Amino acid sequence: MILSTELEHKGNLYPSKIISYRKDVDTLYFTTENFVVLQVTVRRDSVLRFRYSTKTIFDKDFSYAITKYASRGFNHLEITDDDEHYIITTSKLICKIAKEDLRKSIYDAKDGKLICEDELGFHWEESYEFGGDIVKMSKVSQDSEAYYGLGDKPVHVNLKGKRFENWVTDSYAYGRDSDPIYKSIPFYIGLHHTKSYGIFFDNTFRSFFDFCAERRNITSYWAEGGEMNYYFIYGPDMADVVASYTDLTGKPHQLPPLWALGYHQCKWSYYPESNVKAITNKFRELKIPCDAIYLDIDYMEGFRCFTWNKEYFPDPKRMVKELLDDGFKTIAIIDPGIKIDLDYPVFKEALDKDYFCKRADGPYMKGKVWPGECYFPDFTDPEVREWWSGLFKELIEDIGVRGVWNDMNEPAVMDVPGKTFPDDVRHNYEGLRCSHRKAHNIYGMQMARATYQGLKKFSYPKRPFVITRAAYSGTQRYSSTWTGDNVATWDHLNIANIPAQRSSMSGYSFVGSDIGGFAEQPNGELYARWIQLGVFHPFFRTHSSGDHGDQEPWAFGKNITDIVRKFIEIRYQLLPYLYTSFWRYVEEGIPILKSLVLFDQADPHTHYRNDEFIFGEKILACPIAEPNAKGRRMYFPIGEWYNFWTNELIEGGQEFWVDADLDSMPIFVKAGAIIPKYPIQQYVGEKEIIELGLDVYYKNGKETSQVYEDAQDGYDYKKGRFSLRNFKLIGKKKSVTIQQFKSGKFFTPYKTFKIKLNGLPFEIDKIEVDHEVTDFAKVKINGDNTLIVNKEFTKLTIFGK
Ligand code: MIG
Repeated sequence: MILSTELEHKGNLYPSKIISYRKDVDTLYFTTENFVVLQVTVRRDSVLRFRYSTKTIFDKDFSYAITKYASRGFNHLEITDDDEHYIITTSKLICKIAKEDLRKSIYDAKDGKLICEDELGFHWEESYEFGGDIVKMSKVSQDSEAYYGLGDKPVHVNLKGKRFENWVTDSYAYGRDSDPIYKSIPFYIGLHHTKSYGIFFDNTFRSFFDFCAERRNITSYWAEGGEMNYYFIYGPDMADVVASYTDLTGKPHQLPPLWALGYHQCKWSYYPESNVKAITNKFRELKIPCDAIYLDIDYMEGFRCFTWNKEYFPDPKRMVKELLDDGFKTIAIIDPGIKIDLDYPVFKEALDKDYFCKRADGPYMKGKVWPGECYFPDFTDPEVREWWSGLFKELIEDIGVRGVWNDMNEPAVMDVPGKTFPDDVRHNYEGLRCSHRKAHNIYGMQMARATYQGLKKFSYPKRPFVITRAAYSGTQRYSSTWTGDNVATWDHLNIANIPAQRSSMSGYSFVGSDIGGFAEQPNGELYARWIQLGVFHPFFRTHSSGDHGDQEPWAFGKNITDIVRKFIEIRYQLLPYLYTSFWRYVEEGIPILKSLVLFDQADPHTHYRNDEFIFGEKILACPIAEPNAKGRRMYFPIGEWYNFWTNELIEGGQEFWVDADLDSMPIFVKAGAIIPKYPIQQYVGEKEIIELGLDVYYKNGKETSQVYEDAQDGYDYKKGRFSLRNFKLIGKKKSVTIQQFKSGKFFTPYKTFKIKLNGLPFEIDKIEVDHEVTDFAKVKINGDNTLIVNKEFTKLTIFGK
């Protein structure tokens, strides 16, 4: 089998000429003389699916990645042909298929420009060892084409010049360029001539992507089995490519509870109960906001899932309640390995019901993990998932645990080559029985899905919260994620920035890293800088392995504690802003973190930018990731940006030095933005929100901003009980007007906005609210340009002198 090279053409087979063609509503079939069939499905005007068979018939069509909620339908579809091609035309794309050899080229229907073309196109090699084919695709890389995406690869944002493997792997202390690591997200984005498209190779076998590494002008991808089955997604805006991919593979099925966007404290492990309480009490004593506390594997009895060590935790229900009374949601870890122990009911039941994975010839898949020798549930069996989801009843409904953390679900096995199951392990795969070669990459995803189903059921009417380490495309529907076992080094702080951005542009926005590093111990400076970055990651959690000392906000002395508190407070103030971005992600698939290239692909300076990124829609952040720094140089995207700390206005499209001592960090706000803010709370819901802060950043021009709010948990928002405020800012030389358009049936508890005007180029002369001049006393204008205004206004104008 050819794995190391794609150039070795010896065993390759190619389609020959097309001899027949047929159309079935939105799907076309092209058959070649040598029995290859290409199936093209027009899913949307901008989304085409290509699927190949080398034996005239197709296997049952099934995908764990594609959601049933994906949009379908097109405005236009026309099939024509000329001497050399069949031509499929939609309102967005023209796809030509060569009659001679099935090679395809795809053009923008508007301007006729080439977007993506096959080089060898589809080819394959027969696999004698396993049967079936090693399926391959190669494409011509266009002039100065750049590549992005692929999930969690810890490498430069732009993937060009490199080769990658997708095989979900437990990667303790991985490093820069380690590949593969925990996730398999076979989706990439190409960008050339300011046009962007995406390719999602929906094949769960071990797969490879080569971006001009082996041959300078060729991009190729291949898998060790299964079908050549991929989706071509056109933009031309990268943000639309990502939104379309996310539409296809799914958005989170509901918003997270707002508390899940707060700060989380974790360690391997906090036990016994007195230690957990000491930690949570310290947060409150030092007034460092925190919403979640984690129990790692030591809370269990001998690492048996769904049990408690009664010596450490004599009364978990009471403890969980006491923690909750103090604002802490308890999150517990659950691993896939089930200890072989006939006195352990979970094991006994799964054994009796035949729910464990087996080897090819019948023995159980036996592997060592934390509990010792274990068997592993086959999460690819819907009945097993149903059973697994039921196991959460006690933990969630009775004891009151609010989130579950799925770890080791690659699946990880200790002390064996490959660190996972052998290839011959059999899986149900929704009745399409297969070996681990095909199921490996989705095993963790299906565990997260089963866990999610349990939490969804037993947390009701509250929203579920799940975290997973392993993932395949589509896992974002069920769970948040973190980037695995990193290390407390400065380089890892840099690395942490990248998989978060990459994950976000790969449809998976609810992501964060182990702040401070999992392995080894950071010094205070590194920890503080990492917290600063974490403020701008949707999942915001400190985690560390226990053997290297303490890693709580107060573990590094008072100076660091103060800095960490200050930044966690900023996060809590920005909660309504982040929640609004999350809502956009859940509704429209817009990624929460935007690499600069995704923010402005037309500006070539952004194509190789790694460090700076946009958080939500309006905030530009850039971590400081080296020791002893007093600031750094960074690139500002085109446009105007206010320094968050000083309000200094910067004209983008260039690099600048930014001062940032340890108690600061480069944070900028887009001119024209309106940033909603909550007061600092020690945990979400601690205070009733009696006033919504709106930080307005003046711009000479127009800008729109949104604020989404709801009950912060539960499902009422799905029935229209949300509050969406659309703000339009119109700035002129001597005035600034804010219009408000409100929708939704949720009544926010506050009555007023506290508007803070930043960057006003004039002194205020008068203020009009809904066309009536208001006296200053009424709007309580303060010395610092803040005014209190009734939240119902539709038009507010501030006139200059
Ligand atoms: O073999 O549960 O990535 O976050 O603390 C180590 C113990 C198992 C790996 C996870 C890490 C977790 C740890 N786990």
